[in-house]
Amino acid sequence: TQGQVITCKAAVAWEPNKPLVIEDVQVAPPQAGEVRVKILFTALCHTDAYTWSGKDPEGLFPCILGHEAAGIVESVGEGVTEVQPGDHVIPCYQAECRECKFCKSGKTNLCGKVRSATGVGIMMSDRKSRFSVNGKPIYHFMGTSTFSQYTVVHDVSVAKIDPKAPLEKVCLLGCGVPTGLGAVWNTAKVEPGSIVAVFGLGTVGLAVAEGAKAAGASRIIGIDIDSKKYDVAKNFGVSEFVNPKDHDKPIQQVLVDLTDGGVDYSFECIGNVSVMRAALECCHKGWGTSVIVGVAASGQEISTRPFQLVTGRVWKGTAFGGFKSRSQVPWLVEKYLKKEIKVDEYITHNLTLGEINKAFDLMHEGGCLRCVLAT
Ligand code: NAD
Ligand code: AHE
Ligand code: ZN
Repeated sequence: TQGQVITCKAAVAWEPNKPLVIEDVQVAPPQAGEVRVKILFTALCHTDAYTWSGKDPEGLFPCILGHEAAGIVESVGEGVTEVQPGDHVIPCYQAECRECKFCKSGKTNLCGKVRSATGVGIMMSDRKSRFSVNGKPIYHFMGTSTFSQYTVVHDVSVAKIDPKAPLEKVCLLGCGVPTGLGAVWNTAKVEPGSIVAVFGLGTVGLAVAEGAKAAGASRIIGIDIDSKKYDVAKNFGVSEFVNPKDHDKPIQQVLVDLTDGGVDYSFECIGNVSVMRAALECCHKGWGTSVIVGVAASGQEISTRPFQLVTGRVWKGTAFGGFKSRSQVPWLVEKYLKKEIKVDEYITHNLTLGEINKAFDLMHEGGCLRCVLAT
């Protein structure tokens, strides 16, 4: 297949909110600096649903969504040295080139090399897509497009991992789990003894709880409007549960009262701007830090009284938990193999690519953390 167009199945989002359609898609060979990957397993993340909904200002249609996956390199383009056919890999929507201003700063995991292309659903070298259906180009998504049996990614957007790792599990290390763990370890840098509040107990929020427990937090307060989440959340380290629906007072006041003045760290893992405000305002005066993890729709804005910041609260945000993708995803895979982090526990459903619309329905029903699709 090397150097040839591959025809395979992919789930195409032709229009916002319209069911995805499994199509025969032509996948062009990788150009210089590109890698074609046979995707074996892909999970769904809330961000896929967000872009599919049409509320993502960067969302383009038709496109192939998907960004939490694992697979095997099928072929590589000219000049690709760090991976070769047969390598087991995890596509990384947050690239790491190690040579741009961002990568060299040491201050961020954001990479500037291919973002201008991946943000608009094309490849860098010729500003074109590698996907087409009957000659019609289909946009890429986040530089990954994993809802396909084959995809093409930039070489800076792929992490080579230990071939011993089960791909049907470690596909989750492409997004949700690292995001939550890294929000705690890299972005907030939670210290032992801290009081932590987690808003939203989906995969990302549960991974925040897991990370906070590992960091030695003394109390981990989970906040969710779905009380069914509490039983599950206990297994990830949540020690107390608050349902905003059980209270007349604003949720920030409930938390301040529960914690003698506020929490040390809070994390918004929903994508709701009024919850983001509550998450900041439940922080302790003088030092409390709130990390925005959730992705809010186009046109949404955050607000608070500046006095909240004047009096020492800190507002931060995180992308992929601050992890440098190509360097640290393999390290996370090793941590999983050594049983130092959970992954299996976040997988509540297994389906096939052909059942992807059902998988999105499950995601909206609430009983689902991660659904892994075999492609
Ligand atoms: P999810 O839908 O599985 O979880 C969200 C949880 O929030 C659910 O349990 C839901 O019941 C709860 N919830 C909804 N409204 C609430 C409210 N008003 N108050 C309290 N709880 C509420 O989603 P997920 O996959 O865990 O992702 C969470 C968010 O993180 C999404 O916005 C996603 O796009 C974003 N995300 C960001 C990054 C990043 O790099 N920053 C990475 C992955 C995901
Ligand atoms: N196009 C979206 C951007 C959404 C967003 O913030 N994405 C996160 C990853 S979410 C993964 O589930 C991210 O990494 N952002 C940094 C970046 O470079 O995109 C919008 O809302 O505009
Ligand atoms: Zn995601």
